[in-house]
Amino acid sequence: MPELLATLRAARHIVVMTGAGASAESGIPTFRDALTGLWANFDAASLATPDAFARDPELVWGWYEWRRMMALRAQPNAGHRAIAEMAAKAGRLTLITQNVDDLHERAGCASALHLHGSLHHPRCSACATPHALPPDIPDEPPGGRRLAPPACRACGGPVRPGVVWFGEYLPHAALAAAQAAAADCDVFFSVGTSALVYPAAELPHVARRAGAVVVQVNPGPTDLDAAAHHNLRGRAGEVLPRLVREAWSGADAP
Ligand code: BV8
Ligand code: ZN
Repeated sequence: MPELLATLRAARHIVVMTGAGASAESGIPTFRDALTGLWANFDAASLATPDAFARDPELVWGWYEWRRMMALRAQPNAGHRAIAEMAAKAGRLTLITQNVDDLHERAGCASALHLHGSLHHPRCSACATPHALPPDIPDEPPGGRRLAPPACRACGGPVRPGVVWFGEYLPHAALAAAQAAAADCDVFFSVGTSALVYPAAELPHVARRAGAVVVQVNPGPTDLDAAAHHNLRGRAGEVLPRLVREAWSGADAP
């Protein structure tokens, strides 16, 4: 641990990649948690596909609206804030997230590479025109309800969530920037992700091959355990604030 603290203090470029576990302490269920309501009989990956939307747009749109409302109601947690603080203390920090909420931004991270898109930027499924959704939170969250997707203003086509589904390409610029950052960093954090979904799951291995120290923060084991130099078992909202405090407390002192 003292060795990791020294590595952090000396790091030229830190990369932090987060997954659903980083938002768990904000009350947002992780991707592989059991779903509730209408969706209890589905696994999330079966709803997050172009085929599912084509087959049953109301089921899929209702699920994403439920998740968007949950994200709007949620607040950033101590883990999000610790990452923002680390960004302020470190020489350079690149934040990569698989999450489709905006809790990193709301915790003060100016820029995050959103590999899997965003709940907050839907677009037309036919012509890709962006579609503005009301930012206000309704009194009645659309929990457990099917909802018809809105019609595109430009062509009338069904609007789809602005996320990346299984079988779809990741946004090219964000993925290229994430790969370049992984290949260039001294320390790579994998926080709150089961490290199962590619190509994001490849990034810690890219970093390791390039000589970076790989640190995993997760309460449980994952497929990344064997490749990580440090497995910090615990919740992001507990482990990260402690790490930032211990690495940088007094580091600014003369
Ligand atoms: C693509 C957005 C090219 C939507 C998501 C076989 C081998 C290799 C690859 C593949 C393969 N078969 C198919 C593929 C490709 C596929 C893939 O990887 N499949 C896997 C499952 C095998 N990938 C793709 O399709 C990607 N695109 O490859 O493009 C291409 C194109 C065309 C044809 C061929 C190739 C696109 C993938 C994007 C999928 N979209 N999300 C939405 O959110 O609805 S993925 C989904 O998983 C999540 O949203 C998240 O983004 C991602 C990862 O999940 P995690 O974040 O890790 O969440 P999870 O619940 O799993 O884990 C939570 C973790 O947190 C746990 O470990 C838990 O212990 C921990 N935790 C809990 N509490 C805490 C905590 N940790 C810290 N603190 C806590 N408090
Ligand atoms: Zn359209």
